[in-house]
Amino acid sequence: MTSTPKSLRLHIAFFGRRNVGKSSLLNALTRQQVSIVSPVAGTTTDPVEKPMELLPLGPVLFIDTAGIDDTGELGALRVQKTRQVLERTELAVLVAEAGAWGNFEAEILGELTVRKTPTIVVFNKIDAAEPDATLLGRFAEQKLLVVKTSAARGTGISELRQALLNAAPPDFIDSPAILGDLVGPGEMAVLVVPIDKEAPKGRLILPQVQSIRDLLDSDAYCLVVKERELRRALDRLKSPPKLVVTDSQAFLKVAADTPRDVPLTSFSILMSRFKGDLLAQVQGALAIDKLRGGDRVLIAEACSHHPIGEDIGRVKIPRWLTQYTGAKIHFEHMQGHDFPNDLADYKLVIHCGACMWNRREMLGRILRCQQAGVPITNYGLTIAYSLGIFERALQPFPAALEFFQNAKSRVVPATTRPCLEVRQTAAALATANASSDPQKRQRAGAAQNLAEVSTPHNTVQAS
Ligand SMILES: Nc1nc2c(ncn2[C@@H]2O[C@H](COP(=O)(O)OP(=O)(O)OP(=O)(O)O)[C@@H](O)[C@H]2O)c(=O)[nH]1
Ligand code: SF4
Ligand SMILES: [Mg+2]
Repeated sequence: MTSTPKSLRLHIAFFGRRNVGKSSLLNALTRQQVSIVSPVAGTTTDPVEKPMELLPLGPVLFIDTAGIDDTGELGALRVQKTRQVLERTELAVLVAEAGAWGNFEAEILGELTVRKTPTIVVFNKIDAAEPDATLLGRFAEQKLLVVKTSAARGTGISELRQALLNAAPPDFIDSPAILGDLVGPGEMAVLVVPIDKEAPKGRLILPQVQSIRDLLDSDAYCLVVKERELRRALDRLKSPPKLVVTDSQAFLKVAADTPRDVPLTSFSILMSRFKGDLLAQVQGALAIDKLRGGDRVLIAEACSHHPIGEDIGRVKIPRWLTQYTGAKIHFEHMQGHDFPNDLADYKLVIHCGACMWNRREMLGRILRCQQAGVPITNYGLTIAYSLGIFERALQPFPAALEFFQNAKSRVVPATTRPCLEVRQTAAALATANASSDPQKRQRAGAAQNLAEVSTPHNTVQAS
């Protein structure tokens, strides 16, 4: 991600008077000595830029500035340079010393407001003083985001991180690409959509519809097939598609029917990138190998729906994970906007694709898990992992695949996985589907039923 061009990074600038702790806050946020800190007022002279990956926001450019209250001839030049930074600031952090709000702060806040730049007010050095209560009340009325910190003690840094996420402009958060960028203009994707009894009547579900629209917006096109027709459809094409995307419920069959050199993934994994943070959730999936008997795993769904039959979150994922790990895991479930305050006891959070949510909300959950030191992954990634086709499902995402391969080469799992049954099913499917013998292909269908893979999307009335 360090190769992300500067122009595509969210520009986050720190403003404030000299010595209020702008550089100290930036260092605390980045956990690096990006900017020099000293008790001498006017330490930062020219703007200091630091490109980095700020979890869970993505690629950002931090800009530390010289104090806006600098004096003298040189000071005036520094102030001028700081003012120039205002022009390119997409998100401002206005730092004041707790208890020392004055004209300088009011003026720069006014300027940021005029520019409609989202701003977070930070009262730093709360170890030494408290911000004025009346002022806090006024800011609350104005719905200004305020965070209290002590950069020296590391207090409030998580809250600042959350505030950055909350204040980031929607068009940065809601990255538009679902799969159009993976396919490209003039190219084709094949979408595999099982129409079974759990599919909503008379329509497609949201991730499928959004994928089709995204392909059209990208001047690409698609072929939509049920899993049974996939092989024949692929045979008819003059050239292979750029990508095959399947509902997770058909993962094994689709993997067996899709030539190995055609990239394959699932709608749910696309959602991890679109609505969440694919790298973070791939990292989270690695925790599956560490699950042991008695561990608590939280399964969270963004929609509140009545579980039906073989519900994906309540029945299928727990079953596959139990088979895969061989451990008696303690599964807990949450739906809608409920999410535990205390996450620390969970060994893993498995989240639905969050197709009905905006990305900010999902990123907020990922951040909360990260702050609690709890890995978080999603349904599609969990399914691919426990079916032993994780690497293949990550093939369209080179950065995520490389991350996973590097992580795996460092960690040798304590147990042999994936579970034998799933491996046998996959092997049976691969062999039988490659055969022209109708009986063998029928057996492959039976094996597919055995695997009982499904997805949250077809158990919920996504709109
Ligand atoms: N007590 C206390 N001191 C702090 C805190 N944050 C920063 N400082 C100290 O305040 C002084 C100034 O910190 P800097 O981070 O250099 O402040 P700055 O706003 O970047 O200053 P300039 O670059 O000069 O504009 C240093 O001595 C820091 O150690 C805090 O939360 N509490
Ligand atoms: S439809 Fe399924 S994946 Fe989408 S938000 Fe609802 S529960 Fe999550
Ligand atoms: Mg500084």
